[in-house]
Amino acid sequence: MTRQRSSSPATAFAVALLDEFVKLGVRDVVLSPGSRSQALALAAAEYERAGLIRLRVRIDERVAGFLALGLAVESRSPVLVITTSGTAVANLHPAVLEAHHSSVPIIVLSADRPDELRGIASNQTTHQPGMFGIAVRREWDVAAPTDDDAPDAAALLARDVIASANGPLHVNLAFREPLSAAVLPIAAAATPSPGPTTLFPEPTTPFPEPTTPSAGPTTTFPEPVEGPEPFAIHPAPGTVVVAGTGAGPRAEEVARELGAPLLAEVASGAHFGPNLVVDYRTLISAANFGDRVERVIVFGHPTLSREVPALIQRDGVTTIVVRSGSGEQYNPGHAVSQSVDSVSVTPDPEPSSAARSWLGRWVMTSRAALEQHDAPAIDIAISSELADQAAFNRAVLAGLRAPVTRRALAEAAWRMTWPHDRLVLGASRLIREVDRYAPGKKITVHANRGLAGIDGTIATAAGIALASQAEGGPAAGGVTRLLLGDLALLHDAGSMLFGRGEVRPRLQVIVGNDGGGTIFDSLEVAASALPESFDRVLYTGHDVSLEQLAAAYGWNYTRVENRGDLDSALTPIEGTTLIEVPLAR
Ligand SMILES: Cc1ncc(C[n+]2csc(CCOP(=O)(O)OP(=O)(O)O)c2C)c(N)n1
Ligand SMILES: [Mg+2]
Repeated sequence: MTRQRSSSPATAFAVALLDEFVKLGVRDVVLSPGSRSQALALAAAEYERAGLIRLRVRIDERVAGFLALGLAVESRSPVLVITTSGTAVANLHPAVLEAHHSSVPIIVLSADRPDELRGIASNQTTHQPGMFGIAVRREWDVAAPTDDDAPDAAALLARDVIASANGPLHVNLAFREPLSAAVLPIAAAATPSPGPTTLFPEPTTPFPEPTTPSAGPTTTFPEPVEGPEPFAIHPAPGTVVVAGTGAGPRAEEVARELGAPLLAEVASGAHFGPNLVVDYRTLISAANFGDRVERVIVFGHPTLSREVPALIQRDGVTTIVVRSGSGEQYNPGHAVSQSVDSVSVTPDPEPSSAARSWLGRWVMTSRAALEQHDAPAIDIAISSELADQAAFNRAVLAGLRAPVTRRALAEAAWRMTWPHDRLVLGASRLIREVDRYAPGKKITVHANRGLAGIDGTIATAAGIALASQAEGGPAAGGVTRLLLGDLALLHDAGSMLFGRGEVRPRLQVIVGNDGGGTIFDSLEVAASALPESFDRVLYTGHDVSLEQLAAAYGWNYTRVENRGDLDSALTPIEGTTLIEVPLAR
């Protein structure tokens, strides 16, 4: 352990705490400035200088929280977030909630006043313990370090914290004056820039199960079938596999083993393979498809359609949910019959013709529906008639000059993204567009679907970009693309700030700008409300110049007016780029 003699117990404690976190594999630390947290912040600066951590500094704690979330999602490792006291801590709440609902380990280290200064209206002092309620898996309220025991106490604490890191955690740390002293240089790492040490194995559940009982909410979910034995499922026609966010590749594998259609959302990690049914929303509602479903196997957290929960709640449908994460489990209408930790399939060596046709009809019908779209007629393309060829060329040109539609934008972002890239989707109409039209492809897609907020989207994407592009990282040469709506962008505009000296990753923020929140146009309320009221309180229009916003924050900026320009605009360049795509309301 690095032991520093210090005139400040706060600094001795902070150094020992970081030291132990680093030994336990923590590599990413995000912090926001403040006085009470100075010992932690200055220690973090020293550990960065020694090449032992990657430090990101953000002035806005809401941004810091979502940045940590993105870093943890991509690195599959716990990430520390250091803040000062008061409202600073509360600004982490949105990210902590999202992390809770999607089981992502962000570790909040909040500084606080010691006991004697609490409850007497001291400056910037509120009741921090319990601030995150049920949204943290565990919390600690640690008394101010006072003496030479501080380093040992810190090391024990760090071990306890990391052992519980299966979701967000809150470590509230009281500090007494002197709030810091000089930090002695930390011995440099053997390799200057730490590669991503993955603490946890590849998921079916994204992060490990708790080692301590979680104080999670009580649910009425059926008790999981316990034990090491996976739950055995036998192939049968009438079965579909549904994959929501966080499902992972196991969903695809199970669908193949079962010979079942795979209804995989676009951010499920299972949106690929021969059994994929892209147009699942239409088919669930179609005669001879959805109405023939008898059994649904669910992986992950489906959120993008009304059709999936409706299907699960239909009479005569049995649903088995494969548990993911350690928080609340998916149970629409309380209609789930069984919750299991994992499944095993004994594939049918000779599937019956009924079984083959069940799968074939879903997959073929979905493919045919996608292929009908937009293709200039093939017969005139191969015709030897000059007039036909001219007509074909005109059709192609008109296509290139046409204004960009949501579908064209969604398809382009999908098409341009490769396995060494990352695609992040904001919570607005565009994610549904990608979900509806993206053909199967094994790329890494992320969306904050734990609570589907429009907050923190740029920060999350920046975290994913930084972690994936880190030296030795899985996508070091790639680009991260974020596709989102204009309100989601404006909500998180503060995340466009990269302070002096902060690393800018290769990040393309692609905003479909329709002047407000058009997702509400498709809801019943759009027909029933007074149009002026609807626009004022739901659409919430704006006239922000995104070009000037980009300039203010030092981002590259491109505006895409027609379809032909899309692919070249989405070609990666260094640094942060805002790509504005005007869309019709
Ligand atoms: C933090 C938060 N506040 C409010 C909402 C409700 N909400 C969902 S979508 C949306 C508007 C999105 O508008 P935009 O990003 O422009 O996308 P569009 O629907 O226009 O494609 C809002 C306000 C939310 N999901 N999260
Ligand atoms: Mg919009």
